[in-house]
Amino acid sequence: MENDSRRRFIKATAILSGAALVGCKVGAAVASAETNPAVITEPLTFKQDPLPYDFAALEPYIDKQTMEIHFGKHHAAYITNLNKAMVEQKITEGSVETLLGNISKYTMATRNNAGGHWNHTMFWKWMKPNGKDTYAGKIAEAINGQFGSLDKFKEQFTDSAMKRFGSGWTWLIQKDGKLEIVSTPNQDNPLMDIAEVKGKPILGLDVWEHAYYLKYQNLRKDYINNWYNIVNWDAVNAMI
Ligand code: MN3
Repeated sequence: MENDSRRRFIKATAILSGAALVGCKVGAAVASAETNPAVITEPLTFKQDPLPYDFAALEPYIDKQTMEIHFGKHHAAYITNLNKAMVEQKITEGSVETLLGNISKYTMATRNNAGGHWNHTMFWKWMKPNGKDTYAGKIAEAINGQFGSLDKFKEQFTDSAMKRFGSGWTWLIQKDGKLEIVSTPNQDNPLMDIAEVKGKPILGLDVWEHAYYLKYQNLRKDYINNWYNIVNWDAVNAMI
């Protein structure tokens, strides 16, 4: 959170429910009108959270250079362009989550950059070195219960990620108390009001070529299979 937002955050009297994804808040909801805490009058400014590990920490599965470019150039550009859109269109949504929930009201550039910001902020948190060792708890029970086993889940998730033509994401979402695997194009996500299937994303995989091409070239499947080694199930558990 940049300084001005932080100051306004301290003054805020309410946090909108859309920003309340546990431990995963992206851009605080800020109430600037004390009489009506749900209304804000100035566009928010979004800032990139620091990467929670070194650029090389996910090797050999994701290489250092890919992380540097993906985090430092791609994600950073989504934020710069989102901040521009917020000011130019005088967007006063209280958080990036409420913005996504109303995204049909805004331009395609806003949709792409707001999605790009939220998706990548979460993607960094959904990975960590040796993440596969954290498969346990509520998420393991839910996946084993619903898909049969982690391997069965991976089969379906991989299938969805392989079938995404061109650029996009595959998600594990919670919907009506159940888990579901869905895929979205470009930087869309299931929080958007335009999403074919809406739900709460609790895990997501970036299958844009920029996420893997330097190391894997056209071998998307190898990237996906290797990615399972670094899924941070602790972060997933924190969201369900
Ligand atoms: Mn990406």
